[in-house]
Amino acid sequence: MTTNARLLLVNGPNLNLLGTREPEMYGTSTLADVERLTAEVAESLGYQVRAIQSNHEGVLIDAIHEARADCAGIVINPGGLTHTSVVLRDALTGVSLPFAEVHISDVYAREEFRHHSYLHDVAAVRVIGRGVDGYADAVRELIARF
Ligand code: CA2
Repeated sequence: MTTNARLLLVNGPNLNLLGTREPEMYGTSTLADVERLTAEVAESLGYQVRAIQSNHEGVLIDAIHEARADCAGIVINPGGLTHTSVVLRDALTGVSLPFAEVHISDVYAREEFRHHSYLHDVAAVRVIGRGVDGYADAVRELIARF
């Protein structure tokens, strides 16, 4: 059992657009809805959530590094960085916090370049294609592993 009863929720590039465009792909919930849902589920299980969204890779890396101080784990939807970023992988493995990788859409039903994730083999939990409810599932599955 960890002493840090907090999770870091990370949403990567373009996820600030949730609920404003491409509802057929990403649904109608906004980023604020996602952050609220995630916090509600985590709080029901005794965990606080600190949420960050950024379109800048370095900002995400800094937030992941800072999580070392007070978080038990990370729930992350890295957006398109999933398919490109060794840097993000290195940050997540570097802090040695268990993390859940979340994708709203079913990346395996989309373009082939979305089938590869730089995180998949180091993630403790992967939730793919369950819409925004996947964030809640990720919280539950991650906390169950603590
Ligand atoms: O399905 C997911 O959650 C993704 O991580 C979303 C990324 C995409 O690059 C990944 O392959 C799968 C894209 C995030 C962009 O989000 C938007 C939301 C609403 C409108 C436009 C973009």
